[in-house]
Amino acid sequence: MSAVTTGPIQDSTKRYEDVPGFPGMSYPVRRVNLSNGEHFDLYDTSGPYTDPQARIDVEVGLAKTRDGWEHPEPIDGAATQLVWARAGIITPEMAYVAAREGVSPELVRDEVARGRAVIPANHRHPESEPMVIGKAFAVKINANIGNSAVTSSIEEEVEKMVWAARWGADTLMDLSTGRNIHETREWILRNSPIPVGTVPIYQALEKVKGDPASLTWEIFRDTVIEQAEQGVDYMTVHAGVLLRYVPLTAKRVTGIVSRGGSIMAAWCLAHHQESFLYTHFVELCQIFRKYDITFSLGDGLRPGSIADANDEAQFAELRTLGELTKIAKSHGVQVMIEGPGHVPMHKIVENVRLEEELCEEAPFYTLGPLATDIAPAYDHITSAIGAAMIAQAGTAMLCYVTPKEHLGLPNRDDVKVGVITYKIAAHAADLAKQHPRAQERDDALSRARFEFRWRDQFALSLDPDTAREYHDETLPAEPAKTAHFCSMCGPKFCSMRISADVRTYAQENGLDSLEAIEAGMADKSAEFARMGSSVYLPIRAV
Ligand code: IRN
Ligand code: FE2
Repeated sequence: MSAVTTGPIQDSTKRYEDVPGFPGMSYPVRRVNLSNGEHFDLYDTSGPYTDPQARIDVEVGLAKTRDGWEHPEPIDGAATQLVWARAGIITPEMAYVAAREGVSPELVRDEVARGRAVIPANHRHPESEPMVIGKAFAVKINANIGNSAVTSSIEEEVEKMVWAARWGADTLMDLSTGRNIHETREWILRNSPIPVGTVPIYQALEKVKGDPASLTWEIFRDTVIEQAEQGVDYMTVHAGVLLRYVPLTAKRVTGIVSRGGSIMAAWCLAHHQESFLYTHFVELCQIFRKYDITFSLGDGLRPGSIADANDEAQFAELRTLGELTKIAKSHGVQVMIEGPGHVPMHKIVENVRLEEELCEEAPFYTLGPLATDIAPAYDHITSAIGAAMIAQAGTAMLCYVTPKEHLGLPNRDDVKVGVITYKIAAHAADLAKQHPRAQERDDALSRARFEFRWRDQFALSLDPDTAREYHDETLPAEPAKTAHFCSMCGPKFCSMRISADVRTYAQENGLDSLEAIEAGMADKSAEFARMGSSVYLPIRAV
């Protein structure tokens, strides 16, 4: 087994805080230790891997913490957060996510009971640290990993999971399609502190050697049970791809781009029958409710290009997902809804509005969407633009897109870039939604920046390693970590330093800030004239 990434993040300490009202339970935080003696606690998805005290043996797996928690009895055969929430019960998972998010357990219970939030937590994944997905809470992000028939090993996939969690992935989807699917997933689950999702139709297709027409409900069902037993927390099921919708995609520029969607469309056409995922949906609910697996109702007909956005095929499927949402909830099963894809900015909000109307505000979980098609190799950016907008409009979780989208399988570096890019989109949306905690981090970082506390600025950032690396590229010496400038403007033209000077000037001269600015400006203009009235100083003068 190759080395798994461990160790703390720059200037940060791993801590566990008590969950109020639940003795013995604690949730993780990343404490950033600031150079001015203060500290700043961050939501932490990294698991024990950033805890120097933890002994991690990936062959053994993480501690099965949730097995020690006391869970309520099933209600009418359903042992789910949804039925417990409806019965007015605050489960250990609800209390845990409430403490993690800094909200009341009652808010969590209420949102889960209404189906506006989900806590994906299969009873058989006791290693996971519960989290909540819903628009009343911080926007979450998902990272996809998984080998294909062509590349990548189990070790690499476990390492990618740890790496994705380290940089902030809230959930992970294992989309493996190659050999050793079962084994790869087992390793990931036993070592994953974040909920794990899958698309079971992929493995079912492997079982029939890649021929969609040979799929049956029984093969699919057995695959779901196999994955359920392993502890998969949520599953993408493309049950909204109905036979009669397939022709609606005929005139599209990019047809059906969803892997799962195309498999089901092929099956429907080959048999000229309604999808077995649709006709057996209630049986699926009966399996899910036993383990508390959350449905992620797949968007098999999502647009794969700007030209196809918001078309009839896409919205017809969404209407069916609305119908299935009600069925799942009536069986006590938690549900979220997958969304597009590729959508130009002016057509984004319509997606959220329709989803909320048709699916009773079940958490929306979207793939970007890409706001334009013209930048392969930069689709983490084209999609983060759409992701930020759709999250501001109410999407609860964003599925990341890496720079390799449309081009190849992401490697470890791509995973990090995808995660950080999506943390930006999610956080920008939290700010716009005025999520109570969001701006505190911006303010802490801005203060550090203004006060030239470089190390604090790095540590508070989403990617401290790269921030430091970029700074050190031009000013590597240790004293530069406290210098009142960086190499971008140099010592003379640092606006932050100049405005700090203005403040000092005001204090020393007993002026209020407006007078100080005027007086300071006059001084600066004299200095400007003295130095030759040139906007660009000769190099030797700097
Ligand atoms: C998310 C929103 N819409 C699609 N997704 C993700 O795409 C989904 O969660 C899963 O990771 C992947 C499924 O892709 P296909 O099978 O629909 O292409
Ligand atoms: Fe695409």
